[in-house]
Amino acid sequence: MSPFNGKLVIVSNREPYVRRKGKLEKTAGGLVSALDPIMQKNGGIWIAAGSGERSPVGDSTKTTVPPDAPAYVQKSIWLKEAYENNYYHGYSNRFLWPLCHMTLDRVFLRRAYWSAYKKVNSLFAEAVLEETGDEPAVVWLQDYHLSLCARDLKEKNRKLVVLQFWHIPWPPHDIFRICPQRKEILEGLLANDLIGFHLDSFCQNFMTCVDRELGAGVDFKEGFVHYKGHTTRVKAFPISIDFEWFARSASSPKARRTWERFRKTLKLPQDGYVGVGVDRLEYTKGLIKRLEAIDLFFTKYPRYRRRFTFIQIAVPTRKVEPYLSYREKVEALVAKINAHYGEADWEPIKYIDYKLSHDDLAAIYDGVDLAVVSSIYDGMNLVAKEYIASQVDEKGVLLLSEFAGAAEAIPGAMLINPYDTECFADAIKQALQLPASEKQKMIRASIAYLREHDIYRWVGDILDEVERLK
Ligand code: ADQ
Repeated sequence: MSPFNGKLVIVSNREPYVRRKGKLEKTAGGLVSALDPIMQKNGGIWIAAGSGERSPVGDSTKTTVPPDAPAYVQKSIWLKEAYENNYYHGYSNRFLWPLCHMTLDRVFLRRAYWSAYKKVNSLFAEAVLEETGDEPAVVWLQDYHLSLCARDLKEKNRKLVVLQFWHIPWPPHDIFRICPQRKEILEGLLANDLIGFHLDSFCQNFMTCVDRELGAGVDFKEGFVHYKGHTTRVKAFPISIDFEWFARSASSPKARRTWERFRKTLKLPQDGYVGVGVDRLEYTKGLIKRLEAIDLFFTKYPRYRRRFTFIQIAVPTRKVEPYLSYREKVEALVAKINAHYGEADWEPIKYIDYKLSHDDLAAIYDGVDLAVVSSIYDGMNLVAKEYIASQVDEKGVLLLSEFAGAAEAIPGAMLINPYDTECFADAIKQALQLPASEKQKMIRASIAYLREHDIYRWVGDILDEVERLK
C-alpha cells in the first residue's frame, strides 16, 4: 500500500466502538471489521452516529479509540430518536437495504423516512465540515446510509476529495427504478469523485441507472460518469479482511485451547464432523435456506445423524421488524430440527445467539470441518474470507453461495445455490466426503488468493485511485 499522508475522515452510520456499561466495545459487522485496522495504522477521524450510552455533553462527542491503545479519534453524532428511527431503521434499512438486495416483498416506504434521511445526511456533512473547515482533506463516506452527503460537502468545501464505498449490491435499473427518490440519490452520489462497489457488475448496474435516469455521460468501459461539469470515477474494489491477523490468531496455542473448550461446552461428539455458520441474524444471509438444507441432509443421509453437528452463530443486530419475525422463524426451525433428529445426548444444531470475539471465531473456523455461507444476495461476505484465512490445518471446506460477492473471486470454494435445497443438501454430503488431499488443494487455492488480496490491498487500491484522481 502506498503511503497516504492526507487527512483522512471516515464517515459511517455505525460507530466502530460503542459505550456499554461505561466500557467501550468494538462493534460487530463487516465495515468495522474491515476499517478499524486501517484507522489504527493510519490515524485520522471516524465520524458516526452515536449508538451506545448517550453522552450528556451535547450533540457530538469525541473519544480516542481503541480504548486500550488509542490510535484515532471517534466523533459520535447523537441523533434525535425520530430521526434515528426514520433515517436508519426506515429509509436505510426498510427501504434501501431490501431494494438493493432485491428482496422486493420486504421493501417498505413512508414519507417521513425520506425527510429524516435528507436531514441526517446534512447533519453528517456539517459534522465533517466542522473538522475540515476550508482545508483540504480526503473524506471517505461509507455505504447506503449516506448517499446525499457528498453533494453537501462539495458545495461547501471544493478542496475536499470525496469518495464513497457502497458495501451492498447495486441492483439493475429495473429494480432501482422502484425508488421514488432515485434521481436525488443518483445526483447525490455523483457529487463523489470516486464511487467504489465490490463487483464490476454492481458498477455496470449503477452506470446504467445514471445513464437512464439522468442522461449522464457514461463511459461504461473505463468507468467514468460525467454529469453537470463533474466527473465521477466508478470502480470495483472487492473488500477483504486482515488475512495475517486471522492466520496468526488461528494458529496460536490459545486457539487450540479455545476450540477444545468449545467442543466440551457444546458437547460435540469427539469423532464427528462439525460445520459452522457465522452471520448477523439477517434475512439476506439465507439462514432459513441453510437450515432447510440441513434438515433435508439429515433426512436424505441418516447415517450422518450424530456424525455431523452444525454450529450456527447468529448475532441479532437490528431489533426491529422484519428482523424480529425472522429471528422467530430461524429459532423455530432450529428447534424443529433439533426435536426431529436430536437424541438424548446429541443436538444436530448448536445455536449461539451472541457475539464472539474474532479470536474465538478464528479458533472455531480452524476447528470445524466446513463453513456455510448461504446468502441469497450479498455485497461480498467477510465471513467467507475469515474462514479461509483461519485454515491452519488446511482441512476445511467452504460452501459458498454463488450470490455472495465473495464467490466471484475466491478460487477453491464449493459454490452452492441456496434456493436449490436438494443440491445444497447434497453439497454438504459431498464436502464431508471429499478426500483430505482434495480439500487441501482447494483450500490452498483460496488461501493463496486471499493472502494476495487482503484488506490492506483493498484500502491501498482505493487510496491509490484517490491519488490518481487528485
Ligand atoms: P455485513 O452484512 O454486516 O456487511 P459481512 O461481510 O457478512 O457483513 O461480515 C460480517 C462481520 O461480522 C464479519 O466480520 C463477522 O466475523 C462479524 N460477525 C458476524 N457474526 C458475528 C458474531 N456472532 N460474533 C462476532 N462477529 C460476528 C456489509 C455487506 C457485506 C460486505 C460487508 C463489508 O452486507 O456484503 O461484505 O459490508 O463490505
